[in-house]
Amino acid sequence: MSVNRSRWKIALAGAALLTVPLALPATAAVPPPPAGWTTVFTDDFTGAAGSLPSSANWIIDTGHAYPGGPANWGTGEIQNYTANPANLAQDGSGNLRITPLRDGAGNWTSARIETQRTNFKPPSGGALRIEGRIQMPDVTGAAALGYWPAFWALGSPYRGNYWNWPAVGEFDIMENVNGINTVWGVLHCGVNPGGPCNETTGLVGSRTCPGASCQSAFHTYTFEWDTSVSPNVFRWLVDGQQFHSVSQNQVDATTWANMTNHAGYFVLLNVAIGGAFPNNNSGTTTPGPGIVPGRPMLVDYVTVLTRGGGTGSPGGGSAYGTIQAESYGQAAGIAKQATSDSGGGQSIGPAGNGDWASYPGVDFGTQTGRQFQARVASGAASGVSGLVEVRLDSRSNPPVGSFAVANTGGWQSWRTIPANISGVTGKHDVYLTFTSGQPADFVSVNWFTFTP
Ligand SMILES: [Ca+2]
Repeated sequence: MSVNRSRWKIALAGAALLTVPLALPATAAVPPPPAGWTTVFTDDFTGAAGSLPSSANWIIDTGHAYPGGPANWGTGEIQNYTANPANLAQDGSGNLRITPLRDGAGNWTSARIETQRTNFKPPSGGALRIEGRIQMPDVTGAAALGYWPAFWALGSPYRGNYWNWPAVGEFDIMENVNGINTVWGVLHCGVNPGGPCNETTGLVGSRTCPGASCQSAFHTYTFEWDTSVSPNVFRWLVDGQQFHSVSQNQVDATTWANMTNHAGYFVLLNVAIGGAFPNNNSGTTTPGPGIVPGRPMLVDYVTVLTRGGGTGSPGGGSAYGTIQAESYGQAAGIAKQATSDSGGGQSIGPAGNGDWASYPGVDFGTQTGRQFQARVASGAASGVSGLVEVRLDSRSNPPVGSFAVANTGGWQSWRTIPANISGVTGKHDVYLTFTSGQPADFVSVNWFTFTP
């Protein structure tokens, strides 16, 4: 996808027609993270048939533009996005379906969603992986002329601004047009037109889907952002096979910094109808006269993983001692800051919705931990509040305890707040997670501990 571009027609090699028997199940469980990787977001779309995707995970974009943003979502696409389950629904079998429809008057509807979280990025010195298992709309030829499914990510500063593309960065993890058996992976960056990312084309890689076609079967589409290598690199893979990469040294330092030094990325899924990419690819105006509505993109899962990075893991510290918040193993959305609290040292924050920090191997021993206490401060505006939550072993597990916090009198006005937790014994990876119904940061944390 892209928010403002008209990709040039890309010459297509004659795609081999493959007739590999389809052995893949229609849906699959989200695979467990490979060794060394930690799941930071996942949605398996296991909701009831006809239900919308989780509002805790996803924002549903509607209409023909963001409020105040470019018309037709900046791409020339023609459909009206809706929150109608006819366009957007889980299927009861573990998939999300995004289905373009056309009414009797010829008006198109479809759906587009984006993650609530905007902070997907590698931990310092580590790597990020964004992966989806997707079957493109099962339609080809004239019946597909104008279909434009996409699984992609935009830099967080885009949300609420809408005019800072492409400097904020865009990763097109999977794009496809016109039912062609090809996955396109694209980086958009820098300035438009031209610039280091050759806008509005972007830096493009593509290939035929391995085995069964992109349209006839699920494939796994993966993007990696690896800061553990020098120069850093972006990679695009389909079914684990790399087909595109962009190295840090392919663009100037300022451009790289502008797309990597912000809070991170949010992930989008949509099926557009018409627009610059299908038009330019086909050399015609789309949708074409033979287009057939009602062919959904199926999304089995979306998962985001991180690997490595971080320092100062407490690794095996006692739950009943003081755990310094800044000793986290991994974290997202927060920074270490000096504190004027008694004892000095550092705190973490300010934290807002979706931010988190992990503390591996915290040992509760044979005693049962029943209370959590955290030293917190908040200079949040009136009306801004949120939850400080404790989760064990996975950020996707439900909290074992939490407390709410609002303004404490300032960002250096510290107080100790307790919360009951369900009884915990043994050794666990502890996650502090921060949840709020609004986007503003609401808390900093100096330290925390548990008591029996
Ligand atoms: Ca699923």
